[in-house]
Amino acid sequence: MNQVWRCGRFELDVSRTLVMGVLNVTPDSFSDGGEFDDPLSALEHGRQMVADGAAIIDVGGESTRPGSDEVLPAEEVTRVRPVVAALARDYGVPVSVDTRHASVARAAIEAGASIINDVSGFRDPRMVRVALECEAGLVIMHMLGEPKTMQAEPRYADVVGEVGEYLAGRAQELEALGVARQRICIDPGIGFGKTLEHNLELLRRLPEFAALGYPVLVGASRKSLIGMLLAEPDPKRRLEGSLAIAMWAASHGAAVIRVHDVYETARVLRTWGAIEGESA
Ligand code: HH2
Repeated sequence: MNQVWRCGRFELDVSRTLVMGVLNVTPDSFSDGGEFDDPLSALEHGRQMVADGAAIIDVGGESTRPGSDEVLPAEEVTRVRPVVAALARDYGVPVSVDTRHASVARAAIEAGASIINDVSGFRDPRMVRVALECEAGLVIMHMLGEPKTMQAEPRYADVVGEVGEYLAGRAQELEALGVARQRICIDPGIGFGKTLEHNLELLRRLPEFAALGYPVLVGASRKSLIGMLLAEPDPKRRLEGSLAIAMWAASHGAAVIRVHDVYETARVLRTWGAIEGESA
């Protein structure tokens, strides 16, 4: 696996697992919608996540929870840009923009973002153009269809094989167009057009994604698979499941874990890292 993930002016050492803190500046995200949708509370939350151990802050202005409607890119830019600009200027960590829209990605890069996190996997040629015009790190995520419909009977003959083939194919296409391999990170997209069994299989066979040779990102924090496993309808009460998955993922090849609960996750990973022999 690449030991370095190049993200604009940052070279991230991914030989140990990094925590990406989620900062949703939306009114309707599934677990924290409306909590950080004014810039001041967003910045305070971002500052706290960095203090708690986040190596990356991922700013999102559109919920992509199952069944969600698309947000107009202009509205998304209004939500995301001031927060990205202030975080990138003042916080010393790479800022990622979680968007499916090329115009939002471009505005965020201009405002100082160092990573484009595209849950639609750079399907849109306009998004590919933005990727080619900048030096940002790129997260290629697998999603079956669109958020509106992705949970309507998702089917795979071999979920790991198909998702892996898709991710490797997208990565190779970007590389053939001139994107440096070290800029690319892949993500199987837990919960994006997958049943509980699919999600568990993706996690169980995570080393197969790591073997593709790119850093792997896992985002399972507070998601409904945990709700199903623990019979817990409230996303905020899914911490134990989120931590269990974070640890499993870190010990099976994940380079980056995307989470809402940064403080707890960073402490779990620090403890696990000490057993692995990393300096505490
Ligand atoms: N999950 C969500 C959003 N963005 N990006 C990547 N790379 N991987 C993920 O698993 C992922 C993601 C969904 O979580 P959240 O942002 O908390 O919710 P919402 O989409 O409702 O804003």
